[in-house]
Amino acid sequence: MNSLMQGGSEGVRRFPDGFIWGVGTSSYQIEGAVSAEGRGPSIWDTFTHTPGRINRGDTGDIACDSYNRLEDDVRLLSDLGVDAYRFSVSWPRVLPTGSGAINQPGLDYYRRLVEALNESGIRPVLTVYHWDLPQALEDRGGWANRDTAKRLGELAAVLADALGDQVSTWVTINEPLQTVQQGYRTGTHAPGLADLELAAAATHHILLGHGYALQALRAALPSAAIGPAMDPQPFVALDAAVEHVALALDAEYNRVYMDPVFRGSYPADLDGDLRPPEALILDGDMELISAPIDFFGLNYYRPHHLRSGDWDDLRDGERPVAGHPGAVYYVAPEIQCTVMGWPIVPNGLRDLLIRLHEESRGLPVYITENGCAADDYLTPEGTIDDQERVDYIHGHLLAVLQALDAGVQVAGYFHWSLMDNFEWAEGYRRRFGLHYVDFGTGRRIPKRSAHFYGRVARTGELPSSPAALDGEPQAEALPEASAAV
Ligand code: IFM
Repeated sequence: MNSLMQGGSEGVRRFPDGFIWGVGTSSYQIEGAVSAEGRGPSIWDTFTHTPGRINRGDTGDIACDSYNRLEDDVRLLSDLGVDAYRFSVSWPRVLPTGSGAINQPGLDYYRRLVEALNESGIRPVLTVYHWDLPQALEDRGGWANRDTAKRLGELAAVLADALGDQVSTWVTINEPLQTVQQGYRTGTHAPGLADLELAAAATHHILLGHGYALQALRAALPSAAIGPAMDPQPFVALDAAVEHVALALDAEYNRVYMDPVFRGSYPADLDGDLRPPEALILDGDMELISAPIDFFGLNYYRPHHLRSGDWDDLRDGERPVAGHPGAVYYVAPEIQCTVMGWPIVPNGLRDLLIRLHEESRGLPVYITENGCAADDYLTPEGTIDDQERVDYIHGHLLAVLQALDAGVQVAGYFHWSLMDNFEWAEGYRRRFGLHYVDFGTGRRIPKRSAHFYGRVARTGELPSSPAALDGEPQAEALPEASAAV
């Protein structure tokens, strides 16, 4: 059935049968319990405890305390009504030094989680690597060291062996762009380095890590669905004079990660400083990286609009494009931005989905992340009226429907995030959750958006307007959990 055909009530749009509705989180952002039961230190423990790195000095030491609230969080997912939960494994919780000896209590935690999810009818979608590299591997060079890629394959093999009977959908790596860009080029994320040579090496090795993880999972679990999650950023030229800049940025931020996976090569037009040196690319590497995948995981938040502009006379909404004099990033006044300063452009998601469909020759795509931060607050009545998040979700789901109508195989949508959590360098001040977290008590409270999204997930139908559910009662907050935060 055409997804834009009307459903039972007027203006309602229906998603295809079998479309997967999910939410996502990642280990360091929610688990806390950083020294519990044998977990080793990660680069994020080191980074957050380095003064000046994180807003207000926040750390993930406690975060949402999900390590101690597993049952509560599974109940939250169940109450929400989603089909699937995308979470990541903390590498140092399972392999405290990154390799070798397994920390059984750490592995048992994930075993309990995936069993509880399956018992609740929620499909576990496991991300092997979402940024919390064991510090012991960083001490040996981190992603600039080829061995780290092999160690990721080792972790994937351990997880496949321990959890493979419970998990059928696997994401190898999350957003290699951010690992390289923020971890090795700007230094705004762990390990906090700003070194182009290391960044070029890390580019190749994180992709190789995907390759080794894919190989290990495929060998152990021949019928599992496996793919990477990436965050290609659309660069849109608003005038012809900056088209070449948009193309260069597309190579630098997007094709450098996608081409190796889809085509087995780095883009020919990639700037020399960013290109992994030939000496690092060994025989067989590109075959490993481009081995068949079952889906592409797309994380979409925002596009970048570019136009010609005078760096010495920047106008409202303009910011220079580093390395490209005469080109500026531009946000038109009619485009709203989230509190992160990210423009809200749902059509960017539609266009990206169509592009991916073409570049991957029709591979199924999961939207593995999409969401927005907002200045959410608890009203005296105990509700969180995040209408802007509801609007955001509505707009982006309409874009997904348009992509489906254009023939893109969109297999599912995972909202980021299940709950407010540790937003990396921003700490806790940026709330992305469908559930509000009171970081003093750990209490989770469904926001208006949880109510809205849950309804969409349960019915598979998008109402004609984001206000359509107004007047319906909001879900109950979970009682304060017993574990102290
Ligand atoms: O919170 C992050 C997530 O860890 C990776 N993708 C983007 C999200 C929002 O910044």
